[in-house]
Amino acid sequence: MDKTTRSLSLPEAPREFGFWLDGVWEAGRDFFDRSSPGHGTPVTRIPKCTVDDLNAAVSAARRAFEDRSWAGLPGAERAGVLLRTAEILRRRRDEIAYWEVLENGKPIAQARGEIDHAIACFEVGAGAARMLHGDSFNSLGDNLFGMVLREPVGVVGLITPWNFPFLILCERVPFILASGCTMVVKPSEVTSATTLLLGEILAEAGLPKGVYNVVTGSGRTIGQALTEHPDVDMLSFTGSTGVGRSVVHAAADSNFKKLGLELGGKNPIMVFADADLEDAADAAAFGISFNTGQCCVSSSRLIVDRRVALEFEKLLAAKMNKIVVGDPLHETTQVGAITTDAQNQTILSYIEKGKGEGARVVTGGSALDLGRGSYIAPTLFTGVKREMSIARDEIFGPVLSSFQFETVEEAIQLANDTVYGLAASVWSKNIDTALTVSRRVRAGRFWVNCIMAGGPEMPLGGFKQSGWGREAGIYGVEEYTQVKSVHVEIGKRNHWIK
Ligand code: TXE
Repeated sequence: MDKTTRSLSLPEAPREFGFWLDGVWEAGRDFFDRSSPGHGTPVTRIPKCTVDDLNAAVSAARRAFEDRSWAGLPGAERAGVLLRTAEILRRRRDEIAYWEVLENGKPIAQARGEIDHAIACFEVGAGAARMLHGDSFNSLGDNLFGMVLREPVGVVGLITPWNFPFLILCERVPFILASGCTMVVKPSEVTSATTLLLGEILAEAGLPKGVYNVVTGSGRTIGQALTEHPDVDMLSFTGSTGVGRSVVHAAADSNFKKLGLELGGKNPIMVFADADLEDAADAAAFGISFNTGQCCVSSSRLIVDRRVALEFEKLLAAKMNKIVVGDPLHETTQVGAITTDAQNQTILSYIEKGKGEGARVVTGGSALDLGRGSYIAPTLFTGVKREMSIARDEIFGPVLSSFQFETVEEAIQLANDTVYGLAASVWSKNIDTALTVSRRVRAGRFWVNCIMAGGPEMPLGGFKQSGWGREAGIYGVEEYTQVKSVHVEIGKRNHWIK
């Protein structure tokens, strides 16, 4: 690995974190040691919290909710805290990006872009805090007036994964805060640093004590206890479909807490013969390689018009070959390291399964030896059959499976042939084709002649087994509210007992 072209260096010793409870750092007693997936060097020490720590965090969040120190503020004051947070994030952008790279393995330039997106989330959340409102019914007759109030749900548990530790956090936290809720966050045990840092940033921005708490630890202990906690009113979970299912059971077996779920995806990118094939090839290469394909909205199924399939696959393979895979701290790296050993094994085993099931590797198809760390070459499979595991399962790595179609109907049918429905992308210059496909493919986010575009104004979430509910934008804030109908009688009651 070329160290000379790296502008940032690794920390001399791992940084030890506390956990964030009721507005202050609490020292850890026992720790997880995390090594940088790109370098194999120890970088952080994260507390293994106990269920008692979790209970203390839920109590703090409950107290902060009930004392109205947050929910009782005017929306404008909540917006002020969110805007100050955006300012502090702007100031600390490079530092947060650095810790994100060290724990996750993503390229530094990409990580900085994600912090910019997080800043935008806080700004949009601030607007939403001021604009959140209910409704009124002036149509119930002269004697009755109806108001629909939006009230915060209460204490929210937030469980986040390791693929976009800070981005996924910030697609939720500002909107939870805008609604007036308080929260306890359980980040992934391998990428907790930036979620913890957000605690001190929010405190500096003026967030009252107890509104944002972070308890670190494993999914099996802390995550499970949070999902089962009887004093948590809502839980937002982002992660695997399997754990999502256990979250639903835990909610049912405890207090029927409200749930938001963002789970897996097996997202199609559909390329029609009339598309700008060069643009579409660039988008397809990006869509599967961005964040090493460890991305819930990765476009992992290419569905291409048979008439242009060969030409397109050639263009795409040429693009994929040029992707710069390497040291995440290097400024020009486009694709970094695989985040965990387990995920690395999963991706490599799917590549072997694809080969074994008879699909053809056009490019990639193996690990890359860069001296240290885990890297995988962006991989394109052709000749993929619908029943193959690389066609059906979320691989969560840079592995793209290509299918061909002859008619628009067949393309739509292929796109919908999955249990998931998180995202889709269509490439066509024909407005009829683009609109028909956008309306018929069942996915929560759709991109026409673009991919992974958009900002936090737009809602995100999935159809089918990709989850429940929506995050971000005004839809995201509303998700963390309850609707209450208030009926007001005007004038004298029409008596029941005469
Ligand atoms: O996810 P987990 P993993 C998919 C992707 C990946 C697979 C496995 O396919 O290969 O999931 O990843 C916490 N109760 N996605 O094993 O286990 C855990 O500590 C409560 C897609 O890392 O679901 C972490 O904070 N919480 C996804 C979070 O859940 C539990 C992003 C996610 O971890 C828990 C990540 C439990 N019993 C993985 N067990 C996306 N949609 O973006 C674990 N956790």
